Amino acid sequence: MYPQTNAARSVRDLSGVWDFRFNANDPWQTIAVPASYNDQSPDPEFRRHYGMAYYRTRFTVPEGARRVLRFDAVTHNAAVRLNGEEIATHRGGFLPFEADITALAQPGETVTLEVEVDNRIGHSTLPVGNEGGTAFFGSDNAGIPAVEAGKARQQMQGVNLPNFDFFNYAGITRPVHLYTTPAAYIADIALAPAMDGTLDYKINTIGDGLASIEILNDEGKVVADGKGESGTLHVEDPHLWQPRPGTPYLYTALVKFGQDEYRQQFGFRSVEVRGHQFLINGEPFYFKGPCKHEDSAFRGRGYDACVTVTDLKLYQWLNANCLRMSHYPYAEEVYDLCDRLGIVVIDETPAVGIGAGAACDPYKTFPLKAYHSAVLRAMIDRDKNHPCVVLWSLGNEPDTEHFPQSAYDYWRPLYEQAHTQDPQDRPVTMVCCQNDYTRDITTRTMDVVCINRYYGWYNLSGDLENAAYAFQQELDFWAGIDKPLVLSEYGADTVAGLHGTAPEMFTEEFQVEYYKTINACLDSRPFVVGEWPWNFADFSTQQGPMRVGSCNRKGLFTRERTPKLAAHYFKDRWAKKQPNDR
Ligand code: GCB
Repeated sequence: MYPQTNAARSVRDLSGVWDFRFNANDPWQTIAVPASYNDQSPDPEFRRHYGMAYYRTRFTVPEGARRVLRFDAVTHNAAVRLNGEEIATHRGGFLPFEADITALAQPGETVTLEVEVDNRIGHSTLPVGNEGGTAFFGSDNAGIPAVEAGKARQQMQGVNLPNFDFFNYAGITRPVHLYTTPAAYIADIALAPAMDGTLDYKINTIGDGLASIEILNDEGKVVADGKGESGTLHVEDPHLWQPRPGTPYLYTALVKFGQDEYRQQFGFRSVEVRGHQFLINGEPFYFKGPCKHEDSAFRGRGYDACVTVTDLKLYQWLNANCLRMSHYPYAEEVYDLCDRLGIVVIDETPAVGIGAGAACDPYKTFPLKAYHSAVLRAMIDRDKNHPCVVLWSLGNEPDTEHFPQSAYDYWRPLYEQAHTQDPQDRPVTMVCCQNDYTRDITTRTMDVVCINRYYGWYNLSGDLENAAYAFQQELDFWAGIDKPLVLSEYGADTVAGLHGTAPEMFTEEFQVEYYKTINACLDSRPFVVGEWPWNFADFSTQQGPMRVGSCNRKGLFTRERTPKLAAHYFKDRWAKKQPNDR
């Protein structure tokens, strides 16, 4: 549960300037927390660093029966030490973890906190990287059996080789909080609200005490209450949480247990897939909004309230109603804002690039399954109460084409896990890459078919007429599958300020023509329920022959959030586009 200050709990934010170094012999230098470390120095080592980095700060322990450190995200792996003693380790860079320090440090004591951060990626991490000093499919490492040897080589060579297209930002990227609770406390709250005002709740507690729950409307008036750790309540004539600006009504569950209390916001709304429709509150919903990255100048992937507020206002300016959290779960503050603004969220695990282009069966070769399942569990556990979340994405662009049965056997249990675990049983998807869709037997079994397609950019480059033809052919195939379909990525790299009378690739005019062409295909299909242009803004990635200035330039906005022509085009389109327009 996100730390909260109230009559029973207190929170101290440890954000600020910490000490930092890459190895034990270096002198300490300064670093801002939260933020990725990579762009905080002109020293090239910060961007290309491979391996461990060390953070240090000191704080004085506050009063409070139970005292807990919470890290919202440390990318990718972390080991935490208090006064030299290891108190927590964590694997994975996009979800929170905690360390209870009650027995280790007393109120009033000043302690040293050190965090060791590992930015290495490989075939056992999510997102996936390539061991061996050369691309996974490279000529001298074609076989997966070379992975162990490759690991050693990678250690010597010291390079990260991402199997994904965003910069491998690392560090303490989200806030670190020190919070207190009473000795007996509320450990979790799970809410399943329905449109008719029914609310199933479950409270997990530690220690002795009696649990109770009150439901408050947005004026703070109690509209339902109950006793006990689980039960069903009923709110008369509930105001629905609507996916529209200005109308996302939120209720608060005030949970009490012994001395402890916690306020959990939620909304009454329903989400359902029926035939080829996606329904929110029983009404057809059309997803309109670009995919995003957590990415900004200086901070890298670090959480920043000002950047987040500004970005979401730009979503509203675009007349967007949704935000795909590609390619990892975002900072919790972003979901809170989407709850308040009525922006619908697609929540995605960091499973990017599993076996993309694989020469051998990645599902049989790499031990990712249990870890992927744990990450999915942690994501749903963290985000389950947010009304803004309407769709879980199990991952992005795995291989589903070359080893179709293995892919199905891998993804199906994750799909089932999400359905079983989620108290609100939201729809589940997996985002599929441009592939031979006739061979892929996984994508079509998801609740929503999500396809990333770059007709007219990576293939049929610049030839929009043939791109439309090829895309329509593919849409003919999907018309035969009775599922709602979202074009979950499509886009064209565009250099802001580059213009031409002929709409040629990389110009702002081409980006607009590209979108008009592909959108016309979408508009002709009743089973299409959404469009998620790639990407909201230009974002930092690995240097490469297609990435000028180490940036992916498919943004509707520049990295500084200046609109390109295509942003104005979508603003206008989305103002008019309604779910049933054809
Ligand atoms: C994709 C990936 C995304 C990339 C994008 C691109 O399919 O899902 O991470 O950034 O293509 O621009 O190549």
